Amino acid sequence: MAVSPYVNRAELWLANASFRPSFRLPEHFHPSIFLKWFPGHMAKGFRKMQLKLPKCDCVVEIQIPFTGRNPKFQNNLSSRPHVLVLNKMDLIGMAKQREILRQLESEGTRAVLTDSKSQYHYSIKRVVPAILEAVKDAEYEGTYIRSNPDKPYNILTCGLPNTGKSSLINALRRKYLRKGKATRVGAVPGITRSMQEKIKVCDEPVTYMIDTPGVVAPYIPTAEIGMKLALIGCFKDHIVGEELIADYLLYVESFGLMNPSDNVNFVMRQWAKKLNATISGGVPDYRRAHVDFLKRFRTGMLGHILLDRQLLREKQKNFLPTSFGQ
Ligand SMILES: Nc1nc2c(ncn2[C@@H]2O[C@H](COP(=O)(O)OP(=O)(O)OP(=O)(O)O)[C@@H](O)[C@H]2O)c(=O)[nH]1
Ligand SMILES: [Mg+2]
Repeated sequence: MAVSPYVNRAELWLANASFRPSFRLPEHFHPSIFLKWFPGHMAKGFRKMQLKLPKCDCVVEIQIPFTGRNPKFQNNLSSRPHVLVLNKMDLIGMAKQREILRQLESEGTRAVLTDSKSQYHYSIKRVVPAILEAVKDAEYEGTYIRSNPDKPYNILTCGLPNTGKSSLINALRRKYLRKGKATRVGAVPGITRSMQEKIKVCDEPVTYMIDTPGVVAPYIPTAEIGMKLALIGCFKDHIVGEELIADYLLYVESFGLMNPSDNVNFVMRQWAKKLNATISGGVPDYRRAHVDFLKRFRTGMLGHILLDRQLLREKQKNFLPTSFGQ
């Protein structure tokens, strides 16, 4: 959405005067707020996941690249073969998708990109083969042997809240079994609150998946990581505040704004005007503007945005061959 060009020159100059070199949380915002969002159901869910693990053949971690990969998942669930599903691929461009896969491959991580929202997206059929391959490789390496090769595959899902775990299960069912939704999906985090019964997702081979509640690491090392998680919807928006999340989004990306600006009030005022959103006395309805801005970002309407561009660049740099640049 292009923001209205109808602003006076002085206002525009002021808004453009400075683009922040780094993002700083406002003084009144204490980073411990991020940690408050570790409700009881998450802790309980994680414990149950660990208990279920011995009955499972593979762990499928569903994330959005890369921020927020919970080290707990990697450590505590590592006794089973692991597949990383990077969902919501529709939110990032093709070129970046390729770069991400190449990077993960060089790190030895088995990963597939998916779009679980579109009906019958081609990417969905990559998931089961990746699981079977992971199990086969583990058997070959002797790290995990299925007790009975004829028994159905049981797959444990895990991931942050709102990354699309339940959507992926529904998409797989639709793809392989032509069946409707088996588990509830929603735009706010915490829709799946308890560990679900196993859900059949494929007939050949017979494969079941267990839907689990999203779990955030109860440790968020930097404010920036906290803000990224807030932006992708891992916390309920009101916990961090829509205005602050919108401000962070603007800091990350100025999109195709006609008047690129790093000033959230300035942009949101125009956004509200564009939406015709006012409250009494013609005052712009900032709240509606913030909510709309975030919703458009999360549904891909603001274009392709990879929040971890910088992280990807750093990872790529660290993986340059030693002879490079000599
Ligand atoms: N753009 C996009 N949105 C998606 C995709 N997959 C899921 N969503 C949306 O993301 C939101 C969360 O989806 P869920 O499947 O409920 O996510 P979840 O991980 O099960 O969430 P919790 O149960 O709350 O942890 C919903 O609004 C989905 O429509 C995708 O591939 N692309
Ligand atoms: Mg869910």
